[in-house]
Amino acid sequence: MRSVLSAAAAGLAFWALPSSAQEVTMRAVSAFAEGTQFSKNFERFIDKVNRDGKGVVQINYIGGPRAMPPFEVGNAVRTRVVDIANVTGAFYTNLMPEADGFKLIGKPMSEQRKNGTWDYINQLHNQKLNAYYLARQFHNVPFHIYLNKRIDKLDFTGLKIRVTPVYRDVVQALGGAPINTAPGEVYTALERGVVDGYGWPATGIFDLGWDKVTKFRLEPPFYSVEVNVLVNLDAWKALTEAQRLLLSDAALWLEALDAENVATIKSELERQAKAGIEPIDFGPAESQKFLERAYAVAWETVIRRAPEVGARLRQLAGN
Ligand code: 173
Repeated sequence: MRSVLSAAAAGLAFWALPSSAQEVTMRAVSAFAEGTQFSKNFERFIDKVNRDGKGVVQINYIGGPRAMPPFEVGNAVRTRVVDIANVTGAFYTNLMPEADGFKLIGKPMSEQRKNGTWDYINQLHNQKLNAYYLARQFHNVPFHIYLNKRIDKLDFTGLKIRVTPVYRDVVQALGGAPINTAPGEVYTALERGVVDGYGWPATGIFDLGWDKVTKFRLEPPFYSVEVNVLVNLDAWKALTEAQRLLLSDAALWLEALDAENVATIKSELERQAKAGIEPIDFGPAESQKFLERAYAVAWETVIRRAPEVGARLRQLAGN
């Protein structure tokens, strides 16, 4: 009896320990392939947390799309199949239609954290995705449409273009036929001629060998890449102050890595030129029209699907 009691007492003592004395391990996935452009900085973030967070927080990186299909990552965070994920809003618009609007917000995160944008988007994630919006990356990387057929005006009539929600409206506005696929299917779709082009950021086309199946890059660049680090909200709430602080500090460090993107874009565009990928550019007036159209049709969709939130996002975006 005594031993049972003392065991129970020992158990109590263990649970009564300040939780700061415990190290927590979080399971992480990325919606982008391991080691590629849009996973790389998240992987550096994990390394940093595992270095700085010994005895406090550790992250167990399960991996990229080999571990989990990219369009399921948002739901996996919501249901705590994983604790933390690197994923773009474009991949969870099924759960949060307004996530399609984040690409239209191009201000640096330092500013978004000051002017209430981060806070508002965090609340949206709390409510709709049961997630904490720990960080956003790549605000200063734009998207392009890449093509394998030359066009002589800004018209995609007769072209099938691989999209995600990011590019759907603009492709349709220009008369193209959008085909939604995960990044992992792009190479084969191009190789087999299932699509005549694809949307993708300015950087990253070399990671999966797409340079070998790409002829043209349409100018101008448009929108802002957003790849978010989300933490399941129950997992976040269960952390101690010290654990949250460690992750929050690492998140700011991760966001500051965006300064590197300027040089990365420059070197990748040079590399595209060397690979024979030719820019198609209809000049400043047409480019301006394209941009106005691209933003107009995207805001229209966001505001139609989420009127109140969309209007607020537009106000915060200031465009
Ligand atoms: O093209 C895509 O798969 C996509 O939507 C995206 C979003 C952010 C970064 C890279 C790709």
